[in-house]
Order: sequence, then structure tokens, then C-alpha cells
Amino acid sequence: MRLTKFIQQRKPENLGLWFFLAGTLLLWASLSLAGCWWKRNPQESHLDIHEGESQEEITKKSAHVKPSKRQLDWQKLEMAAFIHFGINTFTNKEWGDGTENPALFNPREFDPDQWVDALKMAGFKLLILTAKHHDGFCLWPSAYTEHSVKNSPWRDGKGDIVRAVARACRAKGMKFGIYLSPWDRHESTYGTAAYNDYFVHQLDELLSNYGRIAEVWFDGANGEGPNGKKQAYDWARYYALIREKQPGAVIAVRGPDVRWVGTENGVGRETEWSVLPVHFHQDSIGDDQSQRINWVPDLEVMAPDLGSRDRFNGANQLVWWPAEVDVSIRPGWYYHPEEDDHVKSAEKLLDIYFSSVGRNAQLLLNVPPDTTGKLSPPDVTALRAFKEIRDYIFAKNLLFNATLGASSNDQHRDPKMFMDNRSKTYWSPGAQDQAPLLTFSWPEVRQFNILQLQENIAEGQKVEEFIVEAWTDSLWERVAEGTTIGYKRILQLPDVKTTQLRIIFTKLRDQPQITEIGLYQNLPVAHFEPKSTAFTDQLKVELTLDDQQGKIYVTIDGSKPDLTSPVYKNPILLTGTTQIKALAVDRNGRQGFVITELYNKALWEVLLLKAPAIQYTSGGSQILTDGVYGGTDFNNNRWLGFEQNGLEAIIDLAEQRPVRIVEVNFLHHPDQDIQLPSLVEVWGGSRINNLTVLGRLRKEPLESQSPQAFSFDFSLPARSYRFIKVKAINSICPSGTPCAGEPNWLFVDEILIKN
Ligand code: FUL
Repeated sequence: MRLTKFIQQRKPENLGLWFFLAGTLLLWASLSLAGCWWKRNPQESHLDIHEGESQEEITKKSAHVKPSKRQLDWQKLEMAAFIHFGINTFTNKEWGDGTENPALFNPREFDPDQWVDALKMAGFKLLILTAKHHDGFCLWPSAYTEHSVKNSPWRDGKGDIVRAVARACRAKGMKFGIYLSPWDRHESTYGTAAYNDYFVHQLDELLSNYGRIAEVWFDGANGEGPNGKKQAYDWARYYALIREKQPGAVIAVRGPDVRWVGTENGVGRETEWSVLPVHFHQDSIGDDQSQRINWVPDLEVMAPDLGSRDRFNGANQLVWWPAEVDVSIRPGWYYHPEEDDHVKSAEKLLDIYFSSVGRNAQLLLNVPPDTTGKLSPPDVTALRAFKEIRDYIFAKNLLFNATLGASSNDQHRDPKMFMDNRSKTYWSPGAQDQAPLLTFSWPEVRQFNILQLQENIAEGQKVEEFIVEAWTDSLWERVAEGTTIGYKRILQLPDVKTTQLRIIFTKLRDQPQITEIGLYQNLPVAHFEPKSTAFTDQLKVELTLDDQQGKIYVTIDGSKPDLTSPVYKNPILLTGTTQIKALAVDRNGRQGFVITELYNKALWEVLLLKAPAIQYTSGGSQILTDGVYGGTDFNNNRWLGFEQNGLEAIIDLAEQRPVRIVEVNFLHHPDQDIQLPSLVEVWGGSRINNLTVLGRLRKEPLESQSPQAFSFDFSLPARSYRFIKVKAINSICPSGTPCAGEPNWLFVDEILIKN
């Protein structure tokens, strides 16, 4: 008010003063705007639930919890890269114990530009470096320890990895973050109050001397230090320092801004809420807002449901705490030469992208440099292919030229705004609309199998459930259903060919704001009918491709198909165990991933007298005699799973044969309530309806918690049989377990019969 008046009183001829005043005003406006961001958002990212508020009121309130500016900026990055590099790289370990000799650290071809170039090319926007891991070895010459690069031969002890990486990032427009392990297995003060000073000093060095830090990544590991003691970490002090020195940095994992999704395999939850109902312990923390926003909710972050309405009970606060999916491109976090053949393929990375970024989370992919100080060739190749695939899939939004219909409009909107990559343009239904829907139609048929949706999360997360329907001749057919959307949701659909698509928002916390929608076509893929299975006599396998003008290249000798391999024309008739590999190529010459299916010729015909559970039929009973063992993954399409009826299988040996050994394999996987049977019987005879019992085995439940396959071995009297029957009875869950008194699951795979 005062300022406006002031400007009106200006003297028009005094231009110099005018410019000065205008400049001051602009500066003031932008500073106060920025100030508003920091002030306004912390309050909106933590809303209290008051006593007596109804479920409906809490639900609505939850839709208005918003990210702070730092959280919003972070979410928009979508993909960050983790760099695990340090003394472990040179000792070939995952965890060092702090006794390593710094003389081992010598990355002779250290090249942070190569790291940043490869990561930037692949679409990563932030790089987080392990400045110090649990071994305590510092990648910068910290003034507070001798366990660092300054005592290494690398650059004669004068180098600073953190500085070089921060510089490369800044020069190439990549954001920079640090991982600083609170657990320190080298530092002698660890386990005493003095360690908190030590840690804060190191944090201060990193936050003060390396430019802007976008993320500080703490894990909560709290092991023993060199003196056998554990540390009481002073988190509040660490957080306060970060807020003071780097107010734009998010504090992740053991931090208030970003949550660990709870897995390390790259898979986030299907339903992922960034708004979580939590119980805030006011007594221990106080009511000061700044303390609240620096408070880490005490949650079981691995739980399958963190944010649904069911979780409102007992909560007294709603907080914005979005998920980060951390996963390594290799089995380990550090580089190990023996893992060069186990770098995740582009296909796997694409899956991970769909199940992290595509599930309202940020992807943090670890790519560890090798001992030369460079990212190694297989990793760079995978990153490049990962990028190429995404470029190909997302190059064209097939929504283009659609005519938009909406059940109601908060404001009149144009479908182009769904494709403009701007969160400010969005569609919102009218406030009274109980079942809002959007319809897209085209004059010609469109084909797609990926749907991408985004909410304007700057204003909160509102969508709880939606369905997607396509018009097929005379009716709407459901092609997908989804739950949360949040920042980004990607759904893979069956191939849809239609002239009209509609999205119905069936459950909402409040009026949604949908900013972007995309329809895309995945890489070409060959469909097999049937997929991998076992058979006894012969089997016909048919391959199809959605693109009628595309081609499928096939091999059956185990080699990888390419454009010189035979082109698939007619169904393949199998008479023996065969692996079929197929490469689909669309009309534009674009190649998909190679798909492999395995068809095992079973030795004997198997007749099941009791049916397995429908979800664990694994391509049929013949799988029991196909010569391939099930491994330890119960869900890998090799095991037959029986819920409570037990197993009763008759194996037809086609003619009277001498049998002396029968081995039956079962799975022990207690986490999944899968236990060995309590009793296994083997029967034999020459007529199917007149078999006699030949052997019985009982087994005490195994103690070990780890999954393992276990074989029940029978030595039979030396005789000939035409039929062998195997009977197994489910064991009962022991008392004290959630399923106490109920039958355990029984999983069976190979049955070996020999003389
Ligand atoms: C964990 C650490 O123990 C691992 O070594 C790795 O750094 C991972 C990202 O965090 O807590």
C-alpha cells in the first residue's frame, strides 16, 4: 500500500530515481515472493488433524497438503543418479570397516565430466556423490580427519573429488547432492558426544565450500564404531545446519523432505501417496513450525499402505513426504569387476522407470565408477540404450488432434494444454461434478498401449481412483484402472485401437487438477501363444505382432535373433524341448526387445487329482516332469501352488518300467507361508485304480527363514510300475504366526522318477 502511493507521487522527469525505485521494488517483490514460498509452503506441507474432525473433513484437508518449494523442485527432476565411489571401489567391497589404507585410493583416469556427460545424456538431472560412506573415508580433504583423499597418492594428495564433481555438474547444468554417512567406522570419537561436533564440522565443510547442494542424503544406519559404541545422532542439529546453509536442499531418507520408498529393486507402490497421515509427537518436539517441518515421521516406511484413508485413524498430522526409489544399475552399490556381466539391461531400466517415475516417485539410480575413475562401458551402454528407448516411446504424444469432451469444466479448457508440459494449464471439473470424466475422440483409429497422467501437485494430490475405457464399435470397454496419480503416473495397457477414449475419475479427495495426459506406443513386441510351458507329445506355438506390417525374426537354437534370422511365417510345431527367441520389428524398422520363451518336453504325462490355486498353475501339470527345477522364487511360473488341499498327482510312465528312486521337490519360503508338507507318500502299481503305498516321509518344519527348495527322496523296492502316485499334505502354520492353525501353502515342482 505504502509503496503504491510512493510510486504515484514520483516525479516523471526524475528518471534515474525512477529506475532506482523500480529496481528496488522489483528486488523487494522477488525477495518477498521467494520468502513467501519458503514461509507459505512449510505450513501447507504440514496440516494438523484436529480432534473430532470427520473422515470426510480429513480427506478433504489431505488434498490441500502441498509440497514445499524445495520438494516441488526436487519432484520435477524425475531422475537422479547416485554415485557410489570411494575406498570400497579399490578394496572391491560394499562396506569398508574404516581400517583401509588411503594409499589404495588412486583413480588414475578420474573423469567427472565423463560421469556427468553420460548421466545427462540419459536424462538424469541430479547427481548425488558418496562424499563419505560407512568406512569414514572422505572424498574431500576434510580438515577434521586424516582418513581422506589428502593421504592418497591420487594427485599427490592435493586432489578433491567432491570439488571436481561439483564443478563438472555446475558446468554442465546438473544439480549436485551429497551422501554423507552418519555411521563412521573409522572416526575414534564415534559413539561419543564429540562425534556430533565432528559430523557437523564435516557437513559444514560440504555445505559451505562446494556451491549449491540440491539434496543431502542420510541413511539411518547406526552400527558400531571402532570403539564398539553406537552413536546418538543429533539430527535436529544436522538439519538446522542444512536449512541455514542450503535452504533449497532436500534432506532425504533419514530426513524430513524425502522418504525412502521401502525397496531397493526399483519398484515403487502402485498406490503412492505423497501426503501421509502421521502421528506427530508434540510433547517431545514442541509446537514450533520450523521444528515440525524438520521432523521425520516415525513410520514403518516399508508398509504397503502409507497414505490411504484407512491410515487416518490415530494420526494427528498430514505431511507431504514424497517417495524416492533407490536402486543400483548393478547388483552392488560399488563397482565390482565381476559384476560387469550383470549390469541391468535397457529393458530392465525401462521397467524400473515405469515402476518408479511412473508411480509418483523419483528414481535414484546408482551408477558406480570403476577403479580408473570412470563409469564403465557396460553401464554407459545401458544408459544410452535406456535413453534411446524412452526417446522413441515418448517422442510423439498420440493424443494430438483429439477433440476433448468433459463432464464439466471448472474453466473452459483446450486438449492442447494436456500436451504443453506446463503445470499452470490444467483441467479441473466443476465443483458439483460427482463423477468427472474426460473424453478424447479422433476422426481415425488411434493405437497406443501407454497412458501417462499428471496432477498439478503444487496444489496437492487429489486422485484416489480412476478408470480408462475405450470405445469398441458399440460399447465402452474398460482397458485400465488406476489409483493414485500424483506427479506422474504411467499405466501400461493392452494394445488399444480406438476412435474414442475416456478417463473417469471415480474416487477423489477433492477437485483434481490434471495438467498433462499422454498416450504412447511401447516398443514392438511379439506375443506368444502359448507362453513358456511344458508339454508331453507335441506343441504348436503361434506368434503375433500388433503391427500387421511389422516382422518377427525368430531363432530356436538359443542364438539372439537379428535382422538376418528367419522371419516368422507359420506356427512352430515343437516335438522336443525348445527355446524360442523372437525379435519384433515394426513397419518403421524399429526393433523391440528380444523375448524368450521356453517349452519343455515333459518326460511323463501327469494327472492332477486335486487342482492347484488358479494363480499358481504355471502352465499346467506337465511342468512337474519337465526336468527343470523351480529355484527359490515361488512366483516364477515353475511351481504349482496348493492352498490347502494338498497334492495328489499320478504320473503315467506309458508302460511298465523298473523304478527305484522317486524324488519330489517342495519349496520352503516361510515369509510367504509356504512350508514343506507334513507328510509325503509315494504309491505305485500297474493299474491306475489299484495302487499301493510304497513309501512315506515326514519332516519337521525347517528352522531357516530363507527360501530353499527341498527334495523328499524315496528308495523303492526294485519292481516295475506303470503308474506312480505322489501325495503330499500341507503342514499347519505354527501357533504365534498370523496364520496359526491354518494350512500352509504347498509348492511343488520337479518329480524325478528313475531306476
Ligand atoms: C545403505 C548403505 O548401507 C548402502 O551401502 C548404500 O549406500 C545404500 C544406498 O544405503 O543404507
